[in-house]
Amino acid sequence: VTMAANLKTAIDRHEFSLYFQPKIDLDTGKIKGAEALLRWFPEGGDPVPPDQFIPVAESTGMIVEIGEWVIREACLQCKRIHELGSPDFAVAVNISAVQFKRGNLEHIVLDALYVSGLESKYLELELTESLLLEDEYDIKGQISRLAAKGLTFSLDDFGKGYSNLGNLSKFDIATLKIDQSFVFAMFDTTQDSALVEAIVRMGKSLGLKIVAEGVETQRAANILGLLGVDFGQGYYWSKPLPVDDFICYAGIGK
Ligand code: G
Ligand code: G
Ligand code: MN
Ligand code: NA
Repeated sequence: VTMAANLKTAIDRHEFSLYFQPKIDLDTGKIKGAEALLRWFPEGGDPVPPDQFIPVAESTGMIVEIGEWVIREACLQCKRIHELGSPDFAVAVNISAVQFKRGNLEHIVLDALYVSGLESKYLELELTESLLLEDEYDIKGQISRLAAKGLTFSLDDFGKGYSNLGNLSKFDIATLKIDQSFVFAMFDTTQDSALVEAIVRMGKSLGLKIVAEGVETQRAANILGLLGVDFGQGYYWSKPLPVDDFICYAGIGK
């Protein structure tokens, strides 16, 4: 049986799970929200890493249905966290280009907000650079219509791809996530720290908030804070956790 065939039944069999990884405000040290990351535990088999099954889900189009489940689950869990006593908590969901191209994304997102009762400003969508180079499918319009409804957008893995900050300014995107490779490289040479500095400076000049990924040490967190990075994400605080473990880690409801 192929992975694609197994993926097809995974939602019905409740084999997917959503993990949360905290995003930390580098000024206050407080948790601002979480990125939701999909995990697959096939019945009777080993867990399959997202790097392996997401490309299959994308090429078969199944990412539309799987992604809908992710968006709904993220909204429900975020609403639950609000009700547990953290009403400012925001959740971020990764969205594939396929979901914009043939996913009826606007309807799915608004429906998930409605069903969960989550206010739109607490849902953030993480996009990748290549999506912004797409000419068809009115990507710009889809983003701006959802932004007008109160959702926020961030650009994931920034620096890894080809987009430039000039192109970025045409889109309703509020946040830049510096790819973790730049954060790791910061400790190799002085020049690479200059690269992070340059991204921060240019991002700020466009009015963007900056998130650094791959923060693994206190030293990295301190340096990034000094460079003007707003938020951090990484193993220094926590790896992605099952939502109940995350709630415990974050001290939500206590
Ligand atoms: O969680 P992490 O290690 O292993 O994620 C690996 C990759 O899978 C990352 O690029 C991440 O953005 C992607 N990913 C994780 N969850 C989702 C999801 O729900 N939807 C999409 N499209 N990508 C995801
Ligand atoms: O592509 P995206 O940024 O959505 O995916 C985030 C990926 O990075 C996930 O696979 C997540 O598990 C991983 N990740 C999160 N924090 C760290 C970290 O501090 N170090 C490393 N090496 N990977 C991380
Ligand atoms: Mn991401
Ligand atoms: Na990333």
